[in-house]
Amino acid sequence: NKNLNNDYTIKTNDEYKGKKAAIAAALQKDEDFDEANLEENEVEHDMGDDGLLLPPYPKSQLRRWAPAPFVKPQEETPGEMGKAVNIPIEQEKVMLEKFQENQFNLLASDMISLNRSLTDVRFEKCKAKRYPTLLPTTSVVIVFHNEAWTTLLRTIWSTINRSPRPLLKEIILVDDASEKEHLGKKLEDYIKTLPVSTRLFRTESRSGLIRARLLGAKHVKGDVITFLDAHCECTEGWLEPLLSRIVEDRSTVVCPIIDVISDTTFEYIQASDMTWGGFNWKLNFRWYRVPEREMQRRGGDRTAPLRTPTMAGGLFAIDREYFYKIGSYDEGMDIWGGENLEMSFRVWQCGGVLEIVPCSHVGHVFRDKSPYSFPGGVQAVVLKNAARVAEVWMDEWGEFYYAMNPESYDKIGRKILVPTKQVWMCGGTLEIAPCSHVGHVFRKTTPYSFPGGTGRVVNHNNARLAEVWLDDWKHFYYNINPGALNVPVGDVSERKALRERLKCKSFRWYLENIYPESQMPLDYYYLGEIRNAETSNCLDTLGGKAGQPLGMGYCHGMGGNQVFAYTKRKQIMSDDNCLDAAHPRGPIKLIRCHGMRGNQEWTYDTKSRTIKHTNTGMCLDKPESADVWKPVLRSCDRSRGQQWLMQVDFKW
Ligand code: LR7
Ligand code: MN
Repeated sequence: NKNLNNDYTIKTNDEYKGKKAAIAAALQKDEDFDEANLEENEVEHDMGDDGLLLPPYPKSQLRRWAPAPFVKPQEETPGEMGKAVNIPIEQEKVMLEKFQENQFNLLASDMISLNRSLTDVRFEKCKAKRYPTLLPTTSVVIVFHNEAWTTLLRTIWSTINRSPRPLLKEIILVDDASEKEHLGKKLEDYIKTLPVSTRLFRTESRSGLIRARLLGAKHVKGDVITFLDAHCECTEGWLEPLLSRIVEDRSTVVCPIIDVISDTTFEYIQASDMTWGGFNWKLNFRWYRVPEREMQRRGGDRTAPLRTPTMAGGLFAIDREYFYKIGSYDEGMDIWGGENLEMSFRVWQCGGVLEIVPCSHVGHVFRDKSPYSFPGGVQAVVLKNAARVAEVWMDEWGEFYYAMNPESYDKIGRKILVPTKQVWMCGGTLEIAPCSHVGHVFRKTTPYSFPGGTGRVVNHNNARLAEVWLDDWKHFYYNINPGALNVPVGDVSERKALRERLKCKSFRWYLENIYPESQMPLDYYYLGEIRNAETSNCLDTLGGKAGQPLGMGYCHGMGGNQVFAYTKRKQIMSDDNCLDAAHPRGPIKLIRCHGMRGNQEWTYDTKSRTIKHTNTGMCLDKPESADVWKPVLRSCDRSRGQQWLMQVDFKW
């Protein structure tokens, strides 16, 4: 089947050879462009007093560009114009087998031309936009581990086909210790035939995407670095709007709208321009709806650049010098994860701007699972990276992250729980009175269950003891019991020094100015478990999603689903959900926090220990009976079942 082997059917290759002369002529012209034309494209640039902003590009560095040539659809191959590829039923078994390899439909991908056509998904207004006639050049850096041939090559070809040639300095590939035959000599030979300078570097051993990108960036010759994942498709006009933002202000970091390439059919599906990047307490990147205030700032123009609190991480352009000036990446991060939020916080806190440019569209194959290995274990890697973000950039708000992650409970212990009074160290005496004898049944094993697991409960309690009372001797405990050390963060002193050196602003500043809609409460009175005085059980989200009723459980003291924040806005929050009651007799549900009080306003009284629902005037009460694990609303009656324990210290 010709289609399955289409890597040798590139038509544009020859086409481009014929155009070489024309491109050379265009470049030649750049040497003696007329000054008058230049003036109008020059942008005033304000040097900030923090010394972080760089002057605009020297004129000689900018390139005159023309739109990329139009690539004709190859009508005979499947998937043209971004259409879905459907696999005939008789090939379904092969399809499923091949799916495992990359966690996307490789069979479908292999059937699609490497330079397939796509529809122009841009707003009409975007198509009509004019960008400066002189722009900086960019190197496109693509890192990969075990990427499939056709997705990688389609990323490369869509870059070549849809970028104005004078602006595309080169493509830099970084192979992160892949084990696939086709990424060896075959790839080396293939890239020599490409019409754009393409260099391939290899990490010595598996380094993870963060260190692989750092390796690629080191070799960049263009003025701007544009990062892409290895399974993308660039669309018409994707590059010009990105570069033109950077030429206006070199401390702007820009992302395209990331459209969806279906992992099952490879259909190109346009993504919403009304979402931006956020994050939750677990420090997962999340898409949220763009708030009205940002729409207003842009004067209601949906084609205007959107200031986003965070970025997804894989697809963005940044001035090369600025990339290094603000501290490139945290080299202490492994494999995958965390670097996207780290760079987002860093850019904003250290004087830069992070934008999504809605006139630039790039497709990305979103998949449900990671196809590759995580040396050290997924959890350990991802949690470690996230903890480094929390440690360096998030100040007190790092606690939310630790509270959500039972695996990091040596950290939450310090915040959530109240230290037990230790008799000796606090002035008391502890004695055995030899004249008093009491018998006790000693048994070999405990007859009851340990919710969360015996080891974890015991480790947890002991770690808390060690943290609070043992000072330097706690290391004996951790050394003998390495399981309790859980997620080592590694050395973050260099990153903290960077933050100091760049005089970056605080995380509070970021939350107040850049992301007031965030899921992190600005001011909160309490973060921890909420325990019922009568039953001694704790409020528990039971891990349910938005819309589910609030539950209760035995208090396990390990954070996660039993961690709530009581905020200055009088919300009781768990991650991005809030306790919400619409009727005087309940039910109490977890609903996405709206920050507008209403059904989500609760008042905690430290004396009576009641949690009163403002709208209904009812009090939060223990469940009706022991076998229904759902707290309820009841008329306030000062009963013990309506008393809840929180160590609230009202600071505001
Ligand atoms: O060890 C590794 N070495 C690598 O070179 C692991 C990965 N990689 C490569 C990999 O082959 C790919 O090209 O790194 C790239 C990104 O890895 P993916 O595709 O597995 O990541 P993702 O798309 O699931 O994840 C998103 O979040 C990551 C957090 O570390 C990175 O920032 C990804 O670049 C990022 N992708 C996007 O932003 C695209 C939009 C997804 C969303 C939301
Ligand atoms: Mn990806």
